[in-house]
Amino acid sequence: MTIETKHSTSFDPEIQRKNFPILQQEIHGKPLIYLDNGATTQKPSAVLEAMDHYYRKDNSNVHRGIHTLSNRATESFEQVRDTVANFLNAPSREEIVFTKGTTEAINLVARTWAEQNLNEGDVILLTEMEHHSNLVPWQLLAQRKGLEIRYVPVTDDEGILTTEQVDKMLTPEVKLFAFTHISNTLGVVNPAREFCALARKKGVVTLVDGAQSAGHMPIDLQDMQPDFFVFSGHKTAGPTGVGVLYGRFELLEQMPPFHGGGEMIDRVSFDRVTFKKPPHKFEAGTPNIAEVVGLGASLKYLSNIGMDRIFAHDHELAAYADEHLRSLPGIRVLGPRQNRAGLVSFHFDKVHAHDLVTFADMDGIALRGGHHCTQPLMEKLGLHSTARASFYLYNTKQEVDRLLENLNKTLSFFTS
Ligand code: 7TS
Repeated sequence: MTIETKHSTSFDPEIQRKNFPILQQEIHGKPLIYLDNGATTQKPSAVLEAMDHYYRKDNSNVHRGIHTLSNRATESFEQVRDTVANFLNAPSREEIVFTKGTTEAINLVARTWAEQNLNEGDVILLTEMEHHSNLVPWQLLAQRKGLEIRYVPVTDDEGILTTEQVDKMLTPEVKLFAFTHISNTLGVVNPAREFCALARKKGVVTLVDGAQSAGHMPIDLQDMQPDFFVFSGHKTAGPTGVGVLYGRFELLEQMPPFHGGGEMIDRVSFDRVTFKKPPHKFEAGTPNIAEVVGLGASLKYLSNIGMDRIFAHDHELAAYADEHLRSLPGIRVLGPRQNRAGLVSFHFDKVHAHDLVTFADMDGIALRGGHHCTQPLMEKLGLHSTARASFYLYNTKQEVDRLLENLNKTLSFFTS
């Protein structure tokens, strides 16, 4: 698969990074180099200011008041539904449900659509590269309902899954295919459009985990055509505590509610209840209003830069890091050599990932070390942990050079 990038040349991360106050600091006397964007991204002033403004000027509860502040809060909140729908090119705003994040969105689908539609003997198809959030909710459901889970295998360190593999595994017993768009451990970009098309042809419902993709590449849901697509605001330069479930309206309409409470009802009496239409049916109680406002600001910020440019930039840094890392002695680099998303995981035979991360921190560099919540994948690859550098729009080639210098220093400390 090739990813189109239209105007990647005029992107300047040095200008972007000035908009991120947290980056203007030193760690252990060295300028902070933040390379843990797979875990969470940093937030630009535009997001901080939008949330600050909301609390200073508009704070009120949504959907219930008639007074001015409540109307303002409701308007700001509901406008973000349009912003998200536009950002994802979703068919309609009614298909955008606010959640706490990716994890909650997947649990919502497991406890509603899947609970209602999957029966003993049915099969859920996942891949071996899934994050625990796209594994454990299905395992819990499978245990409860006697379902079987099958995994599209990762056959080598590159981790590329093919349409042939997927097609072969989409057998008649499979009712749901849930897969990650970008692997947080391998940096593989799965061909989501092609996978969804194969599943759709066989009547299999699809869920695409966009936690690592939504903030890093253009998403066009009308082109991809998944049944469900999920992501977290904190990985799209937005705040924690907010995320999105996109669901095809026809499915959302038939699904039972997830949580019960205020806001999601049409009428309640002592012995019966009717529900609002989607998306409100799935948004019980007072939502994370300020966080939704912050999410809206982050998606506008990213759109103004251009998602194609962000992808090209992330990819360029990861490809540069990949190329130089591979020349270090005793290293094993995971993930594809081409079309890599903006992250790279690696393992040294002589140095533990936690030591690499600790030594990097001493030079002001934030890396991630561990199993990255993909323990089954790690086991399959015969590893316990890797170190991971994950990039975003404010990272630079000079920062990658600093990382390489630091790794060389750490390696000579442990091997000399
Ligand atoms: N899916 C993928 C592919 C992820 O990378 C993550 C988080 C999640 C789901 C869960 O997202 P949450 O916002 O609901 O927690 N990934 C990581 C990571 O790689 N390091 O820390 C969190």
